[in-house]
Amino acid sequence: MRKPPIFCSGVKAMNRTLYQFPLSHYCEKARWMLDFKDLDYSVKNLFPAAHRLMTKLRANSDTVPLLNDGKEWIGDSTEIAFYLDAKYLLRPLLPSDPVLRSQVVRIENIADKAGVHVRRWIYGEILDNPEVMDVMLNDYAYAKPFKKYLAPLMRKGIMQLYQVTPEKTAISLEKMLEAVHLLEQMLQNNGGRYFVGNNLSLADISVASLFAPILSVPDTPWESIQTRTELLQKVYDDLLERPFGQWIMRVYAEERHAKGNWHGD
Ligand SMILES: N[C@@H](CCC(=O)N[C@@H](CS)C(=O)NCC(=O)O)C(=O)O
Repeated sequence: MRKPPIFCSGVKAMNRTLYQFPLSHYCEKARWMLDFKDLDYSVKNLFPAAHRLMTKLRANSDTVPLLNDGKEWIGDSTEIAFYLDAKYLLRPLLPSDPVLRSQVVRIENIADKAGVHVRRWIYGEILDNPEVMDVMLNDYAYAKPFKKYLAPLMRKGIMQLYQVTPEKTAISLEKMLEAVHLLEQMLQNNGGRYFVGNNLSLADISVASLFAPILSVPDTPWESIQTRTELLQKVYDDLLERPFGQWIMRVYAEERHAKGNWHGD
């Protein structure tokens, strides 16, 4: 019998945990990166606010995703991407060619910044929908029975933390649409299939996952968010009419291959 190639054995070794919030689009980005690299991992949910005890201690970070890989702890989705590529050479997230690599880094950066505006704006539109609190709290077995009491606290906390105010959400909508316009041009300049070169890269994963909440993309945590304000419906419809929105739907349908693990444990 042929032995498996030596490099595959470490890749499947299961001592890897992604700490997350189910509804976070930066966590979706991290799950996609791990899935793309075909790495096994388990997904553990941290409870919002209390999560900082863990993220601060382990990675000196305030946010999830947080990855534990053997003895390594990595906070921040960009750091996770660089770490994974340096440690696991198969299926690179970033090309080795310096020009293409810097394009990927630039696009990832634009997407990461836009992700903050996507989040603030969409919370402004959906935070009162009961299904949002379902996705946010149902996966915490110990918290679910207290959902009625926790939901208003959670809403208030999100509004404060992400500065969800009418003034700021209006600016975020503008910034988000500017990013859509810029990214769409970059995508089309490269032929419309991938952002850089001829393969899926960190650029595509970042853009698709950080904009996915707006489109309630199937098989993502945002799938169940189907109640839309008039404005959200308009942005949703406009995006789906544009190459940018169609690209997100296509790349998810054809390239995401999600493991259905976003609920976490
Ligand atoms: N730059 C970070 C952003 C991650 C981020 O903003 N995570 C949010 C969830 S979407 C978070 O942990 N928020 C909780 C907090 O700030 O306390 C990354 O790319 O990982």
